[in-house]
Amino acid sequence: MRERKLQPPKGPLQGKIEVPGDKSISHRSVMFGSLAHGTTHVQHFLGSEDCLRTLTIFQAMGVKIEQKGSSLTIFGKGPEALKEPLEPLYFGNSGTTARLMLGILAGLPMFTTLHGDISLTKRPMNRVVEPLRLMGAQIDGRDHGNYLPLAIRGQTMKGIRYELPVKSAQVKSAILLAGLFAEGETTVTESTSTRNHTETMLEAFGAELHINGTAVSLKGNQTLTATDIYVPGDISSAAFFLVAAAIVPGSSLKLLNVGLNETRTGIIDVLLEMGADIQIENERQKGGERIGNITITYRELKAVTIEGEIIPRLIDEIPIIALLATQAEGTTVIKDARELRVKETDRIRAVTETLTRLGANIKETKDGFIICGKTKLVGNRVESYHDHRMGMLAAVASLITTTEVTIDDITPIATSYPSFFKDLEQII
Ligand code: SPQ
Repeated sequence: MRERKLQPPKGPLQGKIEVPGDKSISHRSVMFGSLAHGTTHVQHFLGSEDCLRTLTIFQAMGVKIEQKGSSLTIFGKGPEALKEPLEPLYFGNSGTTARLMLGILAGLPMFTTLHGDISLTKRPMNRVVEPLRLMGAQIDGRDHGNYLPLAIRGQTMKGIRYELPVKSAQVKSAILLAGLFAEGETTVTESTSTRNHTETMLEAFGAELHINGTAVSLKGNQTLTATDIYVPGDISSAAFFLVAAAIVPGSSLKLLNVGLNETRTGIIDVLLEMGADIQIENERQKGGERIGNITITYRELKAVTIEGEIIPRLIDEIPIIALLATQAEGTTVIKDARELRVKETDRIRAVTETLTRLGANIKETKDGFIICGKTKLVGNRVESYHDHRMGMLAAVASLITTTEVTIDDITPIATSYPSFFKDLEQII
């Protein structure tokens, strides 16, 4: 536990920040580089706790990975060279590592046990375990395999046609990864597009994929070939600074080389709809992903309704968007976001409790919030709930509170953004 007291700053926020690499893409770069044949170089890798879990897990399975700052060199020898780990694999706080690794491990000829921290141990795994069992996986664990710790005895898997019952990129990715080394063809269909980094990166590693609307198909027994990966800045990390500039009067910030993949840019659409002043320049493709620089300048905001198809495009930004809504004129309604209840914490409950403690007018609903703005926020002691995004939400809120905010524990922030406070101090 590491408490932190934050004094409200005196003036507007100004400056430039290059946020660290995207967490989703960093995880996948280690996974695919380790499963590929040849040497993969990764640039701008996010060295956060979650991504380092993924890296350590592949090292425990015999993959040689060298790390120098934010560069990785992964010496892949294909899935057949992976060794059975001698000890249980520890996933810490990382849902992405746990769910995607289930898809990979289910088809490898080895026995593995998987465990995680107090938060991950409460997150449902059935969403991945059930389709994997349909493909032939042998997985057991608490509550018949719904919760960690889990044990997997690898099997020869067979392809599947599967319609996702939850809007989840992690479930889609786990099935595609299992399908990649299975017999026959695998097709995953989703009702709304979720982040597509797995598909994009599989193609970069030479896999053959067919994408038809929201259906993704691939043939089994494919070989991945090493490639070079550049990881764009994480828009989910940038979101904290976008909101900071949008709520502190007089601010202007430039965020460099941020990932602008359309499946992730819902926060920009919402900010624009609320009336924020946002400019995007130097937009380009790098390593298969769209990136660019975002400049945001403070302007008065108005309330909006956020629901339906946009939700998966901003699911991780909803906590910080809730803070944004407290500073917009009118009533903001956020719905269709029930998935927030099974993240690192129940984010609907945690956001409501936190913003209420800070003086906001916010009501929890079954799948979102109703937030009335604009409200003056006050200082108080708040929790981070073992959740990095809750810790960063509280820190950004402290930029506009009348008095000091105390966060009970800032250690979870390192799961996605170890240099968060250093970057924040640069612009205050
Ligand atoms: O890895 P983890 O803990 O699940 O991380 C979170 C986050 O806030 O960083 C969710 F709590 O991001 C998920 C995201 O919500 C990362 C992710 C991915 O990389 O595929 C997909 C989303 O989860 P899901 O369940 O909607 O697929």
